[in-house]
Amino acid sequence: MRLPTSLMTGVLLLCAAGARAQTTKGGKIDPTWLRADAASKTADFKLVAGLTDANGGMNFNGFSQGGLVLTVPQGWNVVLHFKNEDPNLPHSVEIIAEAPAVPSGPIPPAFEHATTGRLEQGFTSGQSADVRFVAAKSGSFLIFCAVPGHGAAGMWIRLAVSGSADKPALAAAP
Ligand SMILES: [Cu+2]
Repeated sequence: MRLPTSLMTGVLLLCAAGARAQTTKGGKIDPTWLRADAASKTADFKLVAGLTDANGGMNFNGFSQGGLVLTVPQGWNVVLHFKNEDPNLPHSVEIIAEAPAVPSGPIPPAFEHATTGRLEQGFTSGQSADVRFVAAKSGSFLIFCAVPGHGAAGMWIRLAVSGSADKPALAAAP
């Protein structure tokens, strides 16, 4: 028995919608993005703005809207190796506390030095900056682009500083 064409079309449309919903939040995790050194308690994270064209380029490593979660143990050193690969838009990075609304532009960072600087104007395509800070307090934070409007448009992923984790981890949000 053959399925009616209208039903087939409906199934295909549903599949397409499902795939689209997934790609708006994120893509694939590359295990080389995160390196952990237990001896020095340092997590090195490769953070690429505009890695893909998802969310109009306003993504980190292809993820937006909290779709990627970097977990680090409390007290570890974090080094963000930031690079902007977006051919169109400038981007910046700062770590901010989670709040009910994502800010529309720069605010003070949640940890000392947890910012690329040039928050408002951002870094243009091909530019990079290293951000080093100590994840001194546990909690939920955002890795946030502070160029006005970008964060509110979804250009943020998550940083979880954990009092119980024994090593850094990278995961897609459920
Ligand atoms: Cu941005």
